[in-house]
Amino acid sequence: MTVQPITSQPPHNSIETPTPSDFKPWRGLIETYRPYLPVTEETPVITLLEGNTPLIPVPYISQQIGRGVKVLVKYDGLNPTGSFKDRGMTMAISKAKEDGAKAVICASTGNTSAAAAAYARRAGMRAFVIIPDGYVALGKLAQALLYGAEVIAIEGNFDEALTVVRKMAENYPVTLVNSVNPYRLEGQKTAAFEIIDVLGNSPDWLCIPVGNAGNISAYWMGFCQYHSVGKCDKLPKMMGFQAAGAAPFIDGKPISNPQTLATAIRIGNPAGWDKAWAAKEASLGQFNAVTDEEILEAYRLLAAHEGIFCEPASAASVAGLLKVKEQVPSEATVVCVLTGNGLKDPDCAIKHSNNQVKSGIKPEISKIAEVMGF
Ligand code: AN7
Repeated sequence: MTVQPITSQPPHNSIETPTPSDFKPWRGLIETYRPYLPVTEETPVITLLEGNTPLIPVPYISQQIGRGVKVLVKYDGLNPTGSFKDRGMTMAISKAKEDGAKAVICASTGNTSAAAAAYARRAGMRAFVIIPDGYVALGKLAQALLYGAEVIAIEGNFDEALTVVRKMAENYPVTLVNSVNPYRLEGQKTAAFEIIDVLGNSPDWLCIPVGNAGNISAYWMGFCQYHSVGKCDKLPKMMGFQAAGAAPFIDGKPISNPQTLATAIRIGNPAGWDKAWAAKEASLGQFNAVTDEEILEAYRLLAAHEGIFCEPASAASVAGLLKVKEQVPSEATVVCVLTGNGLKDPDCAIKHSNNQVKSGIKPEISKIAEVMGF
């Protein structure tokens, strides 16, 4: 018996159909932005083809602001491990490999551990991750375990975990891959390049969640670097948003017991403090706090009105924008960074959705029609 191909209508003559040579495969951010990154021909590139994430218009949110303001989200939750951390980790792990490292270590609220685990294991290294016991979202924990990290949960918060891993890296043969590792920010700055490559210029505002305060500095580095080579002719205001229960930048001092349901940014003493403040000052930006309720409101709104499922910490950028919307200049272009995928934290989605499963229904059309309101 011969296999018969399924035939369909041939394409209309006037439509140009793509051929394989029309597709230029994405090669990951190190290859794409190599001239802007501290890598050489000797650097072994450890990549999962991260980066190239979509910049998605969000018309419902734009409409909430009005006055011709255009809002887009940089959906970095579509990276290989589901967060922006992959951008930093491809660089940090490639450089660690180049230096001959056999093991890496990080403290993490979850996403760093997932990314570190994936890239380190791919590079044939051990990955040690130190996490605050009970405060890492389910999806992130599942990833770290399955990627093969050695997961150590401490009785303490992220800030305490970071203090410990810094000392571990000084005293043992393990490379620290938290964002205090400068290669992390080098990789993460490429998100700013991608935004400019799509928009043709910098946005007027960049809204971004702030936890350990690495990413905001990375974006600023990226915008400034592209500006210096003439890829854009303006720079955005950097608008950083912290969760109200974990807002040391608003309090003006580190806090010892940060609390928020956005566990990714449950951080009281950001390691990137000085650089983040410098970025805010230089860009004439601001730091603001958003409450957990405001975060959840934006989280639900993004999903139910825009079709975009991000994790709670990421929704802080949109919550923040909506909070200070009166300050957005008319006709401005605003990019909100959605740092992580909503699937990371399914517990939060189920607990805080206003929606429910209609269960216990008999499989009969009349019953189902009744539930459907017909
Ligand atoms: C989804 O994984 O710190 O201000 O250990 O996972 O650069 O720290 C995560 C941080 C925002 C804050 N959104 O970025 C970790 C960790 C999400 C995050 C942040 C994090 P930074």
